[in-house]
Amino acid sequence: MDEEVERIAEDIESMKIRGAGRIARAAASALAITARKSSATSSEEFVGEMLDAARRLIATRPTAVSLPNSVRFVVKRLREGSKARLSLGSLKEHVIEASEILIEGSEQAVTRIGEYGSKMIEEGDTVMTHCNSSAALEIIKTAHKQGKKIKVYATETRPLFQGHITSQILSKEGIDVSLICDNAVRFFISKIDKVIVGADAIAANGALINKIGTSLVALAAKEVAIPFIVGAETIKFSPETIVGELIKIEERPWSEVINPEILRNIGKISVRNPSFDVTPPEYIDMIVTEKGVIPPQGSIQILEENYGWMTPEELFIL
Ligand code: RI2
Repeated sequence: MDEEVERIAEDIESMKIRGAGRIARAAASALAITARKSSATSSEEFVGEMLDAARRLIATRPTAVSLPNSVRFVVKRLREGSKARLSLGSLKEHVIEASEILIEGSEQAVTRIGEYGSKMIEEGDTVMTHCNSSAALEIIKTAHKQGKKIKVYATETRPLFQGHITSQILSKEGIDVSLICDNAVRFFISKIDKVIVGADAIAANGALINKIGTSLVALAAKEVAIPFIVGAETIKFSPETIVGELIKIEERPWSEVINPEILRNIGKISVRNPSFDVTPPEYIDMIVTEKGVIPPQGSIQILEENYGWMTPEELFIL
């Protein structure tokens, strides 16, 4: 494996590169790097190198479905090129181009989500968000740029405090932000007009898989009957769930939750650190995608449009 590609894989694992959209783009760029640096002397050898890199990248984090979807997008074109017996040079170009299309498309998707989602924010709205999602923030930032006065409550998002990043980004834009503890969500929910979050994955039934604690925010939002809005590029929709696969919830090291010394003093206990949870579709009012705003029940249609070409064999080929 190329060193630079291995470093990208490690950065995704350690969450130096994080956010479902960003890791998808990083994986696509790692595949382009693999292609550029390849010293393969035959197309077969090249395909082998690409598939090794693809498998390594997919194995880095299990939940954000944008990662395998991004890799599949590039691998699909690799296979097509190889089937069409492109020369080695053209095959490399084909892969690099696929990676660029994916990255550009994903960036444009976030911009579109901002445009569509901002229409749902009204002057004077108070919004709550959880974790750090570029799609969710794009909605808020776009509405702010349109001149709407918005107040945001950002949860800290333990254990890794991505809420700090969210607060910093929004305050730099000149948006009024209050950082709150995750367990203060219900305390503040009566002040909130809308909840806007991102997605790591959306299942065929419209369920949302997002940062741990999202489902609690959704529960609180439902109690006070305010809209719960998800910003998600269509690359976040999980084709595996059509054929009954469950989305794997990543469990990260306990050391992210508690300092080893404090743990030693507490005694012999186990510490659990699931990274994501599932918000059922009944708790979601709309999903803002680059193709438009859909109810969670419209997820299956997005999946059919985007991944209908995939046979179950193709799904699990990597
Ligand atoms: P964007 C993040 O996961 C958060 O759960 C966030 O809501 C989601 O990715 C989507 O982020 P992590 O990488 O793609 O922090 O909208 O575990 O940026």
